[in-house]
Amino acid sequence: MTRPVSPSLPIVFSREVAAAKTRGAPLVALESTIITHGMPYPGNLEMARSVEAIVRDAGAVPATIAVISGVLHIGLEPEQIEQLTQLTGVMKLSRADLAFAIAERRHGATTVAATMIAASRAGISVFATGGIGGVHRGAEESFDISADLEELARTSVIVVSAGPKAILDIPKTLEVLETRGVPVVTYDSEDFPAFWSRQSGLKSPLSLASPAAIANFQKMRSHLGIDGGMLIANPVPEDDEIAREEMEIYISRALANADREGVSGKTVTPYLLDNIFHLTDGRSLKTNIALVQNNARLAAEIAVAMV
Ligand code: PSU
Ligand code: MN
Repeated sequence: MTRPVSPSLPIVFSREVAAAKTRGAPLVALESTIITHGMPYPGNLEMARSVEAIVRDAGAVPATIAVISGVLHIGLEPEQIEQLTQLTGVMKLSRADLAFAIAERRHGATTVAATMIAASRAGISVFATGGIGGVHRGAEESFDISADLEELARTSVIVVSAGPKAILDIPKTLEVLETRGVPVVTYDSEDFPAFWSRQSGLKSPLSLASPAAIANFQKMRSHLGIDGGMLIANPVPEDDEIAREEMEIYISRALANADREGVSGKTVTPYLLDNIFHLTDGRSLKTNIALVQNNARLAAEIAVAMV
């Protein structure tokens, strides 16, 4: 196959996103790694659909981002979301390989880092996910630190999460975010959450109690000429949480299993999430879906306040 010397970027907006851009409506980016690598079928499909509906109900337009056959999609049609859950050989894309998947016409799901890049190129400033990647436990040996942290430092998108995934070393993750100048803001609480749990045992560096205050803070950063993203930590609703002490038991077991099986690199996070799903008899998935839904609602409210 011959390739053009100067290839153009194959980027496609969903009908709904294209219409929203024309009328200047608030948009919320959604990632796809959580669909393909973060949750089993059919929970992942149910999550992806319900999260889009929640964004619409809150007055914004959802833009789920993924690479399908080398095309960067900003917003997926309903049948493409279903298609994504059935594809095989879907790459897990970060800053390092987003362009590779496009150039090589592959399928790829975007992580937090890659979704931030795509959202920013598409003029979308708010993004909802489950939990960001961060500094892994034992990183002093493995050097495993998610590219999500570097992207938060570089790309001006507000990322709404339920905190870093609790499988990580949360104190070290907060240290790196501070060093890289990323504001960490917990929504409506002083306690920094830990994904499946409302508390990590750490206090949040910053805290704000309304979507308007979050939008205002990000606008003030841009007035000052400060580039980069912001991490919003939105504690999982009380009824859906699994307490930290209980989660730690499953996390330790999953980490021991990963160690024994020599899991490394990009597969670490998907392996641990899947292992914890089995160790909790599916309870962790229920909580994971609930927290993404909760984040989608807050992200839509922030996007509305940004307009
Ligand atoms: N949130 C979830 N489940 C996930 C992820 C986030 O609830 O699976 C994904 C995101 O795409 C995030 C990635 O960027 O996990 C982190 O992977 P790593 O630790 O390999 O950087
Ligand atoms: Mn990693």
